[in-house]
Amino acid sequence: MKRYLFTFLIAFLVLSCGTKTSDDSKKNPVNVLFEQLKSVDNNGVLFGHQDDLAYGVTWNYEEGRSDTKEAAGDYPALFGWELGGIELGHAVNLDSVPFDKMRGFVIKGYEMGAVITFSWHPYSAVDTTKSSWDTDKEVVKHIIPGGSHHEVFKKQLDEVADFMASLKTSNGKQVPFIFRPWHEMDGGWFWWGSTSCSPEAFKTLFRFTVEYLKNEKGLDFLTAYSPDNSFNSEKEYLTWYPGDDIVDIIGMDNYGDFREGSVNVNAAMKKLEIAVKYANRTGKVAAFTESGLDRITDDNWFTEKLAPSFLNSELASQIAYVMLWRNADSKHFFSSYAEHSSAADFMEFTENDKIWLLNDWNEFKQMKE
Ligand code: BMA
Repeated sequence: MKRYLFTFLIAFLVLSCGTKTSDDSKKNPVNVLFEQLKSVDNNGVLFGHQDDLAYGVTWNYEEGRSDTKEAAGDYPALFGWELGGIELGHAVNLDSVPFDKMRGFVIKGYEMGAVITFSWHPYSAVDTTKSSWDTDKEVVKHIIPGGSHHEVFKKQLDEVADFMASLKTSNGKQVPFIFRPWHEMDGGWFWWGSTSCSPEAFKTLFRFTVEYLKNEKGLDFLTAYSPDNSFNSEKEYLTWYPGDDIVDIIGMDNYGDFREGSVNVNAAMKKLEIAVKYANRTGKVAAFTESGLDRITDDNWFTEKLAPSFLNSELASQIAYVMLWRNADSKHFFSSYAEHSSAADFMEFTENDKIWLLNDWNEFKQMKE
C-alpha cells in the first residue's frame, strides 16, 4: 500500500511540475519568458538595444533617458547588457558600465516588461591581460575540463554566477534573462573563434559553461547560440552548435551583410530563414541577436536595409527580436538618436506595426493573457 502511495505521489509530482498552470506566479519565470518569446511568432519583432538605459551618443547615466525613446517615443522591448570584466571581479565592465548600475538597469528593465539579454566578452583565464579579441590559440584547450587552467576558468564562472544570482527584484524574484556566450565563433576575431579552436573544443567549452552555471551554481536562464554571418546552409550554421538540449535561442549576429559597399540584404534574409527553419523544427525561438551599421552612414538604413532583411520574408519575419549594438559616442554608435540624420527613418521603422517597442510588447503580452 505504502509503495503504491509513494508511486502515486511521485507520478503526481512529475505531472504537476510539467503541467502549465494559468497562475503565473507558480510558473518558472524562465519558462514564462520562453513561452512569451515563442508566442511572438510572425505577429511582430521586438526591437532591442545594447546598453540603452546606461548611456547614449551624447549622455551618460541620466535617469530615464534612452536614445531609442528620445528618437522613437518609447523604450526598446529588449535590453542587452555586457558582462565582460565580471570574471576578473571588476566593478566596471569593459565598456565602463559599473556592474552595480547594470544590476539596477536590468531589474528596472524587467519590471518595465522588457526582455533582458547578456553578452560576455571575457578576458582569457590563461592570461588575464588578454582580451576576447586576442586570438590566442591556446585558451580554449586550456580552460575546458582537463586543461591546465580549468580551475581558474571555473573561478571566473563563479563570478559570473554571483552576478547573475544577484539579479533579484525587491520582492526577491529572480529576473529571467537570455545568456549569449561565445558568440560569433565562426569569425576569426575572438579567442574562441574559428581561427583559434576546433568546433569540438568550442562545443565542449559552450556546454561546460552552461552546464556549470545551471547544474553547479543552480542558475536558470535561456541560452542563445549566435554565430556571425559566415554560413550559407543549415549544415554550416550548425558547425559549432553545442546541442538542442542546452540551446533555446537560435540566433545570428550580422553586420557584414549590412556594411556599406557590400550590402546584401537578401543574403542576410536567407541566413535568418535558415535559423527560423531550424528553430521551428526543434521547437526553439529564432532571433537576430546583434546588428547595426556603425555611425549609420545611410539615413534610410532602418527602413531600406534592416527591416527588409526580415520583414520581406514570411519565414525570416518569424524571428522574435532584433537587437542593435550600443551607442557609445559620436564615433561608435549602431542605433539612431534624436539629433541624428537617420532619426526620421528610425521613427518610420519603429512605427511599423511589426516592429515592437516596449508598449507594443506589453500590450501583446496582456492580450495573450
Ligand atoms: C564591440 C565594441 C567595443 C566593445 C565590445 C564589447 O563591438 O562595441 O567597443 O567594448 O563590443 O561590448
